[in-house]
Amino acid sequence: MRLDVVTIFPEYLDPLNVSLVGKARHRGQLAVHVHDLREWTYDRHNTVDDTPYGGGPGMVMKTEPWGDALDTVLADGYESGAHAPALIVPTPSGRPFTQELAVELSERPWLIFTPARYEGIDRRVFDEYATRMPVYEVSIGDYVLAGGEAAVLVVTEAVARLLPGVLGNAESHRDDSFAPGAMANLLEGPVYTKPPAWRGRDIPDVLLSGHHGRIARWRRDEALRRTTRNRPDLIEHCDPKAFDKKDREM
Ligand code: 6GU
Repeated sequence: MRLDVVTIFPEYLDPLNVSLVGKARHRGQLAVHVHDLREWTYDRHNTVDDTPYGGGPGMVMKTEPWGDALDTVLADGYESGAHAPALIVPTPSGRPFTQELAVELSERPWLIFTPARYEGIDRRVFDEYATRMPVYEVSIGDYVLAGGEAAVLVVTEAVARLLPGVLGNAESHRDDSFAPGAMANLLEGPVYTKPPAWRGRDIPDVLLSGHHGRIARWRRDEALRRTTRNRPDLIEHCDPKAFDKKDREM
């Protein structure tokens, strides 16, 4: 997969050199190209924003730097053999970024991110590129960030860990909170490792029982408990039929 990010704060994307995403790049599973939007400004002050038509507070990012930047990024990418780009536009007005959308994006070969500062980017930029490629406007939650760069880090990490071979153990997706299956829409419960006793606190006995059925049922119950407490809105979406089947297997 190829990722391009166009931003006025390239250093904000430095974490993409670290940890899982950094390793995936190192192994050649992911190519990341970060571009400074101001390379496509031609005035003395490297202007990227201007006052909004119709009035109102704040500033709007201008069409020309974004258009020239995206044209260059697209030409370079195609030249290097990339294909089927999609534009990912981080914005608090976007559709919610979910695990389902992360899976969809992880199946695309080329993502181009346009994190904005100020009040956002002149709409015509997206209308223009939407004629050539899918445009996903995504929000990472119901709060307002000062810019989209942190959202790029969030989306990239969620997508990169789904790429083939990036996570050491492919099984580790299976029990993810929000993964499909019997535990769909349940949050993951607590986890434990050695030592079995710490500061007078023992791990739950069932985890030492060696009884896979009982362990699975305990995990399911803990997941239900945690979901009820932290995300009651998710409970109505879980599938009781899937649980009944699991219970019969025990
Ligand atoms: Cl993607 N961008 C900004 N600026 N704020 C947000 C967001 C994105 N998602 C939630 N809040």
